[in-house]
Amino acid sequence: MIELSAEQIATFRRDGFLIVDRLIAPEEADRVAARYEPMFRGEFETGIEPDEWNWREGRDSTDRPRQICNGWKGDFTIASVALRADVGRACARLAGWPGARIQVDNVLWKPPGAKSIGFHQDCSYLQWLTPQEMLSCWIALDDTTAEGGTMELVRGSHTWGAFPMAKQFHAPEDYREGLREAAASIGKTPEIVSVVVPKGGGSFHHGWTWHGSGPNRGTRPRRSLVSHCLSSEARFNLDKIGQGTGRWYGKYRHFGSDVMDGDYFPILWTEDGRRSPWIDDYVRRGSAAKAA
Ligand SMILES: O=C(O)CCC(=O)C(=O)O
Repeated sequence: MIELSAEQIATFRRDGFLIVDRLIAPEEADRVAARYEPMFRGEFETGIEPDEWNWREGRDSTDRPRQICNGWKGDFTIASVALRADVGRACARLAGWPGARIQVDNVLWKPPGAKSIGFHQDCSYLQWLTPQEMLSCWIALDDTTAEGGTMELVRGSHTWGAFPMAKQFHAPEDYREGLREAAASIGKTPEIVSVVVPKGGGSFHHGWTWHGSGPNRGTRPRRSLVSHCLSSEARFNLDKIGQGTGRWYGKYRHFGSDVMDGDYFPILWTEDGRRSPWIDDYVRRGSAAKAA
């Protein structure tokens, strides 16, 4: 169970992120990591394709960072971690929300030699949501190092204001360029902190915190699983439905309504005891089917 102290919450609010040595057990990190190869080969055990699948074996160059979005729809093991109640509870507590739902998970894999992910602010992709807020839990599935291309976060940058989306998200030549330009435009010097943790550890980051990651110059893969959470009360902003990542996720709206459907954006935890009722059964049935 992820339990955060008052001191950790205060650190998060000051820095815009919080690094934690243990979020899940290392054995659980191994179980999740073992799903990456089959998933990127297109083997989805639920029979359903995730929403985005940005790197495919045999199609894309091996030096590209690999990403699947909403892997929980394709894989029960991914679902068992990405949709955890304690992940939602921790995100809600850090954000000061009454509860949390997931907008998207990210299944991220940077093998040795893979390139970078450009610095960005998650919320700059979320014009299609009200409130335009996000808080994310990033879980390392391998021990991380700075040279291995772990995630980098900029201390205090959640207070810098809103900047446009990254010019290039995957594999830019200069992954810190957008950060440098943004910081210079408001007279700041970025203090970059690398998330160096054992597998199973990770970090939480605020949706306006600048972050990105360098190339993997190490010898180990760098795999991570991210749950990007919204307030349980979040709604669609119908005037901006196709903007940012709304291009992919706006399709889950119901016509004439701004309500976010818990079948597509599951509620992980609320302080009044709500959780999308199907999640635990979905995860249990998946594990039982595999064991049979
Ligand atoms: O893992 C990374 O390199 C970046 C992940 C990211 O952009 C995120 O978790 O919001």
